[in-house]
Amino acid sequence: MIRVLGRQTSGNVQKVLFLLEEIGVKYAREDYGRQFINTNTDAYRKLNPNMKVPTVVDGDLVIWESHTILRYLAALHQPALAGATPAERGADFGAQSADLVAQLKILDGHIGGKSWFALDRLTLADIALGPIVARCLDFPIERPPFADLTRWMTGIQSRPAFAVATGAKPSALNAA
Ligand SMILES: N[C@@H](CCC(=O)N[C@@H](CS)C(=O)NCC(=O)O)C(=O)O
Repeated sequence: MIRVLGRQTSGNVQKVLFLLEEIGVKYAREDYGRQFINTNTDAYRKLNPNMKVPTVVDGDLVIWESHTILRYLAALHQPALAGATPAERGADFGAQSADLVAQLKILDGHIGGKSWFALDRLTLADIALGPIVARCLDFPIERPPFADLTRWMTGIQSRPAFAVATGAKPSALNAA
């Protein structure tokens, strides 16, 4: 069963509860945050690096950021709630921009003082993030400079393989 970690009095938790109630999905809400003083633990930080509520745990999947949670639940149970067409979904641009900035902030914090996202060397973490983060950093939204993430991005972009993958250079391997 979906676990919703977050105090009932949080507006961001209430968004998630509102949706779950609307779509009739069973859940277990657990008291986390403010007066419960339990979001500042290592265990909670592992679930949600922002150490805020809500956090949703669905099996092995852990999701934070209330609007990301809403989109996840809607996609799973009632996609039309997110807007049926790109034009309908575009109405959510402000909220999505705020989510994006929050997520880039987490990546920027993680890469601070480090060259790679995991294991002190190039791993699949960098490869999976590279093309997506490159796009996200290019989005025309107001955001902090994210100096550490930008440094990592510059390193990734200097790799010939990345240049090929993103169409900036021809491939010597692609036989098509
Ligand atoms: N952008 C985050 C904001 C989360 C947030 O700021 N949550 C507040 C409650 S509304 C919080 O965790 N406050 C500290 C606390 O309750 O311990 C989201 O949408 O989930």
